Amino acid sequence: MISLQNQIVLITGASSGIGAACAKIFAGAGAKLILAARRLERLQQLVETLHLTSAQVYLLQLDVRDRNAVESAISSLPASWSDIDILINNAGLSRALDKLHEGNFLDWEEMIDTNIKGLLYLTRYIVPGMVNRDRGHVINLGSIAGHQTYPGGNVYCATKAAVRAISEGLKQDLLGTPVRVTSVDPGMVETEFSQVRFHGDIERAKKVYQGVTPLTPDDVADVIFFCATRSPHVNINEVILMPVNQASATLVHRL
Ligand code: NDP
Ligand code: 8X3
Repeated sequence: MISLQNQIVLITGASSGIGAACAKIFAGAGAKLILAARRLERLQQLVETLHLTSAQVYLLQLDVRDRNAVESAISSLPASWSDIDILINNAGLSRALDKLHEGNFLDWEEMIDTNIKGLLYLTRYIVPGMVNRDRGHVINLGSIAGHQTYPGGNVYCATKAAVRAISEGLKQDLLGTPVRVTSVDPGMVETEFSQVRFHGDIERAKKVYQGVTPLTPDDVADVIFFCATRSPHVNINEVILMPVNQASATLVHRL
């Protein structure tokens, strides 16, 4: 296991769920965190909860869909924060479960712009520095939705299939460098994900997890942390994890 002490870890979507859990576990290991999300106040609350000092954390209010904003945020990091060691491309969302032929264009664009294009922008602006410094690790949040399409999942599943292809492609393109690439692909994790999917319909969101013990954000952060702390010659390419009572995107045993 390698030490993360003072390593610089940038986490997108750190204001909630899996991203916030990553912030907690990486902070506990002594990493320096750059936390990015649109909701700055949520990032500030997290910093307070984790008792982080300004030497340990740097906040970025950032919409990953905005390419100019991503470029400017990365290029204007102070020198002591600019050498990013680990990029966790976690920001992402699903919108609705509409049939494709009845789908909403804005929902599609939001998913594609966030889950695919946002992830690409961060990767494009950060990975060249990793290559120049001969060190680095990109960890992308995929999903079982990238492996299996389910009814109504159409465009969300397509974005996660794209993440899977991008992770594979990046790994190939970085061959010959020490920069590592991992895709962590969870099944059902209880976060704000379903509330966002159903545009704030909390009752409908709760039903997703009814009668089943879902993964927690900490379960996923544990796996991400494991991938990040292997010996430098080890690359964990892909991890699929799901609750014991889930066998596929559509097969869930509910009590
Ligand atoms: P949450 O809704 O709890 O968190 C999503 C995070 O993404 C929030 O911090 C949100 O921050 C951020 N985000 C969304 N849009 C943007 C944007 N345009 N710019 C910057 N940040 C953005 O969901 P999860 O923690 O569950 O989701 C994290 C990742 O895990 C996603 O990629 C999701 O697809 C993936 N995943 C989730 C699973 C689940 O069952 N929950 C299963 C498999 C994968 P803010 O709104 O403040 O910008
Ligand atoms: C989130 C898991 O099954 O809702 O990516 O698509 S699922």
